[in-house]
Amino acid sequence: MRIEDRIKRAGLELGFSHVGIAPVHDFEDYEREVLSRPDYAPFTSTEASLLRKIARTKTLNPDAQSVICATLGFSDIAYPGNLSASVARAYLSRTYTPPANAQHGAQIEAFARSLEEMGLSIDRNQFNIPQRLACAEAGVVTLGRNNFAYTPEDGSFNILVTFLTTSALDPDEPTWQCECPEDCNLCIGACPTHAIVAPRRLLMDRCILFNNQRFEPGAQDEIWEEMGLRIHGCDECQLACPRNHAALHAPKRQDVFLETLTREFDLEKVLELDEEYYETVVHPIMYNYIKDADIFRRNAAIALGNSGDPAHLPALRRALDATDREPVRKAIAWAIKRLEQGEQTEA
Ligand code: B12
Ligand code: SF4
Ligand code: SF4
Repeated sequence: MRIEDRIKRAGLELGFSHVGIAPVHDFEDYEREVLSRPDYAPFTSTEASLLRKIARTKTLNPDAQSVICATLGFSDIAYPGNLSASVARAYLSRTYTPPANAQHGAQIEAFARSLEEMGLSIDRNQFNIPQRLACAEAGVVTLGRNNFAYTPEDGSFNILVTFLTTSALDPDEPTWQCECPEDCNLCIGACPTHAIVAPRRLLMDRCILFNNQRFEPGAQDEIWEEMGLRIHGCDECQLACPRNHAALHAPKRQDVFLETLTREFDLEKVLELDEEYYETVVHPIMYNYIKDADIFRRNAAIALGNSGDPAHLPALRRALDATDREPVRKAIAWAIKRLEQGEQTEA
């Protein structure tokens, strides 16, 4: 069997939905595009910034010849409503950059090891190539106007996994065609913070996930109301998409761990985050970016302020007394004011 076919079989056997191969090169058009977008400055301002590094795949990885691209679907899970209101599905599914000893981390690691057993030298780093573009070039996804990479089975609810290799493998046919209906722009209208301003043009600093990840500078407090209950990512531009209709309405399976978390998840406990709650409830589904507990506390304060439920006022007042960290105090004070104003309007 050709090595390319062995690679694909190994990935499919391990539960990836598609596996394909593309040649490695620099992404000059992509680099020009990200540099032309002022809102991308947090990820482009220096030569070493993330998006400038991933644009120069070949220059920075001169021995790499091919990229093996795989998709890991997560549309089949029944996401409990209280969790998916606050945490995006990519994180609840624990498919994005999972630790090696977690379910999907072990799956990704098993694929990496089977590639090595075939004699390939591979790079496990997931941040050395623009993955959506690489996966379209490898023929495993098509792209949407909301920027997402789609597969027929899972729509956009899939995580992309890529391995650079020094072997020159036969590439697959790219799938550059856009399969969005001609007159559709539902994703643009669905974005609560108006972050998608045109087809394939995201105003990154208005995207909720970006704002969930950091304090100012970068994060924008004028979108707090629109952020709703979301403390770690957002799925609205995917939920509105007709290309996801089949995946969203297909039969679902219960994820027993999420069923446990759904009973334990409590925004007040995130607001008053302690180590044990972080370890048992927060970290398992939000391990990706946020290392500063105060960012979680700030996110929870905004969500509680948007809950419309004055029953959260005592917890917010307690949390205000408990912290002298300015950006957290600012969000808590905002939330208290918002809930108090709501109470007055109702009275
Ligand atoms: C930086 C980053 C972010 C940033 C910026 C997002 C962005 N769209 O730029 C922030 C923090 C906001 C973010 C948010 C999210 N992210 Co993110 N992110 C990345 C990362 C590391 C790089 C993305 C990137 O290159 N951005 C730069 C822009 C230009 O690239 P892009 O949006 O991918 O490119 C599209 C368009 O800009 C356009 N394009 C590219 N070049 C050009 C040139 C021209 C001229 C034009 C007009 C267009 C165009 O085509 C691309 C494909 O549609 C990738 C992982 C990786 N290594 O690639 C994950 C990745 C894109 N993220 C992912 C996810 C899941 C998310 C979230 C859904 C999480 C969530 N639920 O909240 C959101 C979705 C936001 C969105 N609508 O795109 C997945 C997407 C999977 C998929 N099926 O598409 C990726 C691929 C990670 C992975 N391994 O699977 N992310
Ligand atoms: S992920 Fe949410 S905030 Fe970001 S572009 Fe999509 S709908 Fe807008
Ligand atoms: S909502 Fe419409 S335009 Fe946006 S990605 Fe889906 S099909 Fe394409």
